[in-house]
Amino acid sequence: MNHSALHPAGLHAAQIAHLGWIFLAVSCVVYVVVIGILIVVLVQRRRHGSDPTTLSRAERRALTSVGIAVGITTVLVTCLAVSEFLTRRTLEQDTGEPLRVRIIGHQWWWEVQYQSDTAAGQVQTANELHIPVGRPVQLQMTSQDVIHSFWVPNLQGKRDLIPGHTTHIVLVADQAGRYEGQCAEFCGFQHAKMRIVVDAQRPADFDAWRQAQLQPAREPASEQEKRGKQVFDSGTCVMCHSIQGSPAGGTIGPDLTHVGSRSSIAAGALPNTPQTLALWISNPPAIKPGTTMPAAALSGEDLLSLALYLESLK
Ligand code: HEC
Ligand SMILES: [Cu+2]
Repeated sequence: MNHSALHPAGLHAAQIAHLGWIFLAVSCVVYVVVIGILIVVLVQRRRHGSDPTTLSRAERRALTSVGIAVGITTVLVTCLAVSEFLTRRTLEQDTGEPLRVRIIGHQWWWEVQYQSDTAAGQVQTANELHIPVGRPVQLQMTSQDVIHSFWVPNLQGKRDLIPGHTTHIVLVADQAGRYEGQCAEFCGFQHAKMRIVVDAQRPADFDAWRQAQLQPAREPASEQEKRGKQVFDSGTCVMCHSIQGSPAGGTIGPDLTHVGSRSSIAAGALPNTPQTLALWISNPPAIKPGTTMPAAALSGEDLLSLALYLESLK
């Protein structure tokens, strides 16, 4: 089950779900008891009638029970607060040597940087987080513009991305699979089109993915792809996008070195195919009004070549 906090696929999400069920169970019991007492009292009043000016014995008894109820409520709320505190503490516990990934929120996409001790070991990607099953992953998160919030409900609770400040969250996936997430803090026009996917892979598959991502961009193979690369290198694209192994070194938009390996583009706004790439490049504001990427005035042939070139960057 995807996109649901009720189907945890990791340690942290499981603890949060567990706490949620405890809260729900306690609230249900309290609700039933309160409504039950209310009904009994109303029925009794009907039967015996009451004189509003004096307190009968029954009413005095009722006052005592109110006192007892307040006591029980205090105890219950304290217990729930303590269990919440304990869960929060286990969620924040350090767990060995984690994989470290830096996530930077932008209006309206996620920049993803795999940290490594060497510059050559760093991987840059966007909107798709690949993680190995079973290994804790520490996300170090910040924002370039406004407050965003990282939320992949099957794996962890929410955590804000705050400009000028780094927040941390650790997640572990127990089962391989693709888990969808979404920016959970309203961040402007295209907040709804700011999706993130976590692809939890078997460790061997993850290593293979990481190795592939570490390679510089694939050289164009066909004439059409060569033309596409020319269009890219000679246009405005290089001011905002990077392609490793080429002169393009912009950092305003997502790194495109392996854009063809992603399943969707523009933070889940469109699936990743040559057609949708062409559609996006020709007029991004039509798909995400307010985006900083401007429409490109290209001939049909140039646009197609460009889309095929980008798609070839696996
Ligand atoms: C002013 C900066 C800017 C320019 C110029 C620009 N882009 Fe972008 N581009 C962006 C931003 C920002 C995004 C992220 C948009 C989003 O997802 O909301 C983006 C997203 C993309 C994506 C989707 C990437 C992904 O992984 O989702 C592609 C592909 C792309 N741009 C290609 C191009 C091409 C080709 C050109 C040149 C014709 C170009 N861009 C020019 C800023 C720019
Ligand atoms: Cu956001």
